[in-house]
Amino acid sequence: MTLIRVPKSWEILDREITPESVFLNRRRFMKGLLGAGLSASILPLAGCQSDRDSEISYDYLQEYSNLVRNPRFAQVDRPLTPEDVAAKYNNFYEFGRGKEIWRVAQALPLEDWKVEVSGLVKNPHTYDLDEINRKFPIEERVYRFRCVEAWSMVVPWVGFPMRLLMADVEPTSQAKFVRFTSWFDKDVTSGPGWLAPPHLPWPYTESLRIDEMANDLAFFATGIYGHTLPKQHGAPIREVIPWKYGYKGAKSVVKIEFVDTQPATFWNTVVKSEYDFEANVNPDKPHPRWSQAREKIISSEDSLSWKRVPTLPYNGYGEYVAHLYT
Ligand SMILES: Nc1nc2c(c(=O)[nH]1)N[C@H]1C(S)=C(S)[C@@H](COP(=O)(O)O)O[C@H]1N2
Ligand SMILES: [Mo]
Repeated sequence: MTLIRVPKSWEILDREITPESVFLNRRRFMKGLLGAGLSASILPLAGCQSDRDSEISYDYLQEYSNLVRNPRFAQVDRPLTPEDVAAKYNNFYEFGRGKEIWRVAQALPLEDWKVEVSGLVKNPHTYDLDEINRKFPIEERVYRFRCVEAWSMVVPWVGFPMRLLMADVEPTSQAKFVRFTSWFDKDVTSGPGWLAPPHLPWPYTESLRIDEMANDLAFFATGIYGHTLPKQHGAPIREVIPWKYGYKGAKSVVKIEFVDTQPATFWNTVVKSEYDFEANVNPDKPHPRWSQAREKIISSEDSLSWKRVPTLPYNGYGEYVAHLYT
């Protein structure tokens, strides 16, 4: 669709304000990260320091798209989580129940990745990654990220709003929900281990209402910290829904289906009483086993240094989404 190549008003606005900095092409963005002239106030957040960079293909994004830092989501009220901390504290139950699954998750096979979009849409379509990256303009957004387990991070995602994909496939008026399915291969995944319930409803699935998906905040991430997603974060494409608990954001998405009734989802099927479908971050609604009034900010490898702060309603995104729930 040509429509999605038209710059948004905020892009134009920001290009006028800081012409060199915000409308960065990928190459310039990289130069900036390497210290070739971009001021620290413009790119203070993206890290390029970690040893894992060797396994990340910068060229992948460079080839496909201009990377725009969306000025509306350039920062939040707390510092960015260090990249290596975020990359070593993950939930990806296909690969284990602990937080340290980043090594085993490297078994995730990314070759010939396809995302099938089907169901109640005018243009059902199976995308490969190349098409996704060419078609949807990539931007960076710094979002708060809140897990239902009462910890949080601040993460600079790279990707595109879900509404652009909706515009491409055109859901019909019967479509009321969307269901996302994660990659699953029982021969590759180790699973969450012996403590887990025996019959987990794999593959991992999640779902949103159509109007939630259409909200500008709902995002597909294809990258993080300025480069493609490491496997443990849900490569090559995952959902990011910043006003909801982290489990709403299915990783490593292979299928997107538009449906007319609310579908079953992974955690809601496993423990309905603990993981509700809506899953909006809400300090006043405790999890059955713990309070959600506060959260600890995962800020370093030293858990003793993690500050506890009050949880924000809708994770601080009420101005964008509260109207969806009145
Ligand atoms: N396929 C899949 N997606 C998933 C999960 C999972 O176990 N499997 N865990 C969810 C939960 S509970 C959280 S908090 C986030 C964690 O994302 P991160 O590891 O990139 O921070 O992924 C979500 N998406
Ligand atoms: Mo989570």
